[in-house]
Amino acid sequence: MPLTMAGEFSTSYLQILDESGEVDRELEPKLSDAELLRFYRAMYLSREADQRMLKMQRQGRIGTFGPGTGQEAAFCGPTFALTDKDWLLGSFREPGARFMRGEPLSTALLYYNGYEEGNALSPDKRTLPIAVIVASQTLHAVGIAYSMQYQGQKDSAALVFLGDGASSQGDFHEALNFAAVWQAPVVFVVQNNQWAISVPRSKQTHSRTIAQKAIAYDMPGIQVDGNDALAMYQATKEALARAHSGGGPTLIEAVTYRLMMHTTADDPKKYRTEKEEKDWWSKEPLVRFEKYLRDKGVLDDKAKATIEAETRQYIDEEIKKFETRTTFKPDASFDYVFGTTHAEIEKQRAEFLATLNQGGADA
Ligand SMILES: Cc1ncc(C[n+]2csc(CCOP(=O)(O)OP(=O)(O)O)c2C)c(N)n1
Ligand SMILES: [Mg+2]
Repeated sequence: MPLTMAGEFSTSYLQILDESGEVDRELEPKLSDAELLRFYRAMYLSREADQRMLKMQRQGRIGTFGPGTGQEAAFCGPTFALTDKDWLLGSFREPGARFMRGEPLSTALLYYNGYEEGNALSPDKRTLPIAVIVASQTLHAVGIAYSMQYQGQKDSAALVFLGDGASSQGDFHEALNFAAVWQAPVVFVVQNNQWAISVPRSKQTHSRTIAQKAIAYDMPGIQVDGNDALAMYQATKEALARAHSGGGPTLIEAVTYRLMMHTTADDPKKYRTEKEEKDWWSKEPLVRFEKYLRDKGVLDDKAKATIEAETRQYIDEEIKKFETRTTFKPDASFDYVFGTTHAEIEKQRAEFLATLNQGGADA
């Protein structure tokens, strides 16, 4: 049967800083020394905070959490490209992104100890709470982006992080569909860390890339080395520029790896090999970014020692702030259900507080 071509499609891949830290000079973003250092500090803080929180969790000082170790370029790169007028939405796998948006570590620690106050940044930060319902945040992002478009807030786009597993959810496809139909200013960043708890990428989707899913919705899609901080920054910057100028949505796939457990309640040894983890440790994002900064003369031993000491001091202070806090609001979750007071919610709050005052839920 003779056929004619209905359309030709392809998906591009971007890498600027390779695994050994060599930069492609033609693609290198123009960032000042101060900007590069700020970028590096954010990634370093995220890694160090993760490692301290892991210890605290094992000591029973905080509850369950999911580390972002290994994915710092994939979430700090896009966040570094945002302005204060843009919105950030995510799941639970981008701790450093939230720090970059002004969340103090002590607030994150509150959240991981079950306090609702720890999941609410002030509205002027344009950063939504952690979304645990996988892929739900993609729909919220399109709603916000559509609202920005409707209100004529031209320099405002919504950037939303999700995982490879989330890209198999219906929510994600509905979000992409409406984003494209409305040409909404939204950037989807899929952190393809190869695993959705114990389900490998190969059992998640048959598609060769996650980026190619953009083709079905006729929006630009690109696959990026998600452990390359410069490529993640650059791809997002271009997507945001398009969104801000009325060019609609973009899908970015960050190819990365979850180097630690899914959450502290998980043991990856049960479903993946140590060799696989070791191979990905050799491609991790911080070492190559540090080499790039040293080659460029932006970072040396002295500057690194200062960053290490300042980060340690910040983390110590924030942990102290969290652990010496004595005032908690048990009914805080009722504060965040709606933007305004609602009679039914207030009734439920009163019932909850009355039960609490009688000696807890079992009383
Ligand atoms: C709708 C929904 N289904 C299931 C879960 C349980 N769950 C939490 S995280 C997760 C896997 C998510 O995988 P992925 O999207 O790849 O993100 P990653 O954890 O790898 O960052 C699942 C199934 C949930 N939170 N929400
Ligand atoms: Mg995943």
